[in-house]
Amino acid sequence: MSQVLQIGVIGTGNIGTAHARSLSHEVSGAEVAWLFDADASRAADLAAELGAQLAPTVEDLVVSSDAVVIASPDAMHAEQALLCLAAHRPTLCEKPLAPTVEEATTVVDAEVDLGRRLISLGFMRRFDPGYMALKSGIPAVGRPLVVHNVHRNTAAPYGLETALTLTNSAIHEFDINRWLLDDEYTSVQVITGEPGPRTPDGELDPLLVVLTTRGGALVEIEVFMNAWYGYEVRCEVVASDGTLDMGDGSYITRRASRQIGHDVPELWLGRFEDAYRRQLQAWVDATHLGKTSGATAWDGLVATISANAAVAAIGNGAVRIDIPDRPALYA
Ligand code: ISE
Repeated sequence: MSQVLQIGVIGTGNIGTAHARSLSHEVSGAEVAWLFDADASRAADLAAELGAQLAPTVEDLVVSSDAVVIASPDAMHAEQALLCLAAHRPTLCEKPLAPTVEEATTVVDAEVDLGRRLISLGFMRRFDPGYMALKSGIPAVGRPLVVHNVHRNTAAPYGLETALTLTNSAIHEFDINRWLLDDEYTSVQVITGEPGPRTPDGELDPLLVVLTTRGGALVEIEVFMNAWYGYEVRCEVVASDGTLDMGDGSYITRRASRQIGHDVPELWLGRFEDAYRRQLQAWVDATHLGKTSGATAWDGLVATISANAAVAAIGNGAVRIDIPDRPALYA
C-alpha cells in the first residue's frame, strides 16, 4: 500500500463529491486517484477539479485503488461492497449498508468468510462532537431511561417514499441510539399522524418511531422529511439521575439588531461537515494501520434490520426486532 493512499470514489453526487473534496483538501495520508459515476460527465468535471482519473468501470476502480469510498445510490452499496471484499480493498461504505436485510446479510457473510474486517460504515454521527459528548456524558447522569430524537430535512432528498424515510434517513437514529446506549432494540412501533402540508398524496410524513431496548430504555424518534424551514437534528437523553441535551449541537447564538438567533442549514452537509471530515481522517488513519474505524458492516446490518422492522410496523402495532447472534469477527 502506498504511503499516501490512492483512493477510488464510486459515485460523484452530493456526498461522493463532498467526500472526494474533503479527502483532497482536508484529510492527510490519502489522495483521490480514481473516480467513477454512471454520469461520466459529472465524474469528469470532478476528476478535472481534483486531478484524479476516470475509471471506466466500478471493477476497474476497485482493483486500481488502495482503498475505496462507496457513495453510489443505496441500492448499489451491497453489490459494490462485495466487489471490494473480493479484491481485499479497505472500504468506507456510505449508509445504509443496503436497503434490504437480505443484501446487507450477504456483505456480512462475505466479510465473515474472508475472516478479516475491511468495511467501515459511514454512520458519520459517531464522529460528531455533539454525539460524542453525549455518549461520554451518560455515565454522569445514570441509567438512560428515554432518548428523544428529532430528525428533520428541509425537503425529502429522494422525493418522498415512506419506506426510505426509515431505511435511508432514520437509519442514522437506528444506529446512533444503539451506539449511545450500547444496547440492542427489542421492538419498534411507528405512529403516523396528519401529513404535513408538503407531503405527497399517499405518503406518511412526519412519523414517530418508538423503540424498546434489551436494557429497558425507550427510544423515540420524530422523522419529518419535509419540515421546510431547514435541516435539524436533535437528541436528548433522559437518565435516572439527570438529562443530557445535545440540542442541535452545531451553532453559536448571535445577538444583533434586537434579535437572538442562529442560522439553520439547508442540508446535512452543513450540519455534519466536521463529522464527515473526522470520519474520513479516522478511516484513512485506520486503513494505514490495517484496521477499520467507526461502524462496521455488522452495525450496518443491525441498522437495516431495525429500519425494515419499522417499515413492517407501519399500521401494525409493535413489531419484534430479532437481532441474530453477533459473529466473533465483530466482537
Ligand atoms: C441523507 O443521506 C443523510 O445522510 C442525512 O443525514 C439525512 O438527514 C437524509 O435524510 C439522508 O437522505
